[in-house]
Amino acid sequence: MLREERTFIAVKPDGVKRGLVGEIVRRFERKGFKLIGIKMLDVTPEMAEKHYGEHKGKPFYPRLIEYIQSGPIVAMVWKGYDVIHGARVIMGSTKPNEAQVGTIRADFALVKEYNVVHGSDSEESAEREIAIYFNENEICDEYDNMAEIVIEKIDD
Ligand code: IDP
Ligand code: MG
Repeated sequence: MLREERTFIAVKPDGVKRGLVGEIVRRFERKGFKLIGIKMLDVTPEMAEKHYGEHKGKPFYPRLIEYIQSGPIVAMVWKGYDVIHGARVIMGSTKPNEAQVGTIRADFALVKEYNVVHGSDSEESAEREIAIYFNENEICDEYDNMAEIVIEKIDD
């Protein structure tokens, strides 16, 4: 069985306000990734600082903290083969004006300050970010779905 990873994905406040939640979820679902956690919430200042701690001190940090709290987000945990990298491919580059056509950021965003979606960049940040937004008892992994079908009988 191929090794499956988990990643933290969020529809950022601009994505929620623009009605892009379904569109974004659809792109990960149809790929074959498995949705194992989802909730809508207002990010607290503490959550924002934990989430984006690596950017503290950068010029854009205060605006980033303000942006992620500018409305509710839809926080999700997705599971699947190579999902951390695969989700970032589906999302596209941080800068939407440089992102590949067909990616979420290229298709739905103009500037990096409002790039509609977040995705973890490593296993370490995935587990750290999941723990900021979810308790393990809010994660529902006990069901069969497309993710099992699309990698059945494939060797690593
Ligand atoms: P990522 O979201 O593609 O992983 P990061 O470099 O981790 O990109 O930056 C986190 C978020 O901070 C970006 O998604 C974007 O919203 C914002 N950001 C990154 N770089 C800049 C910048 O130079 N100016 C303003 N906002 C930025
Ligand atoms: Mg990042």
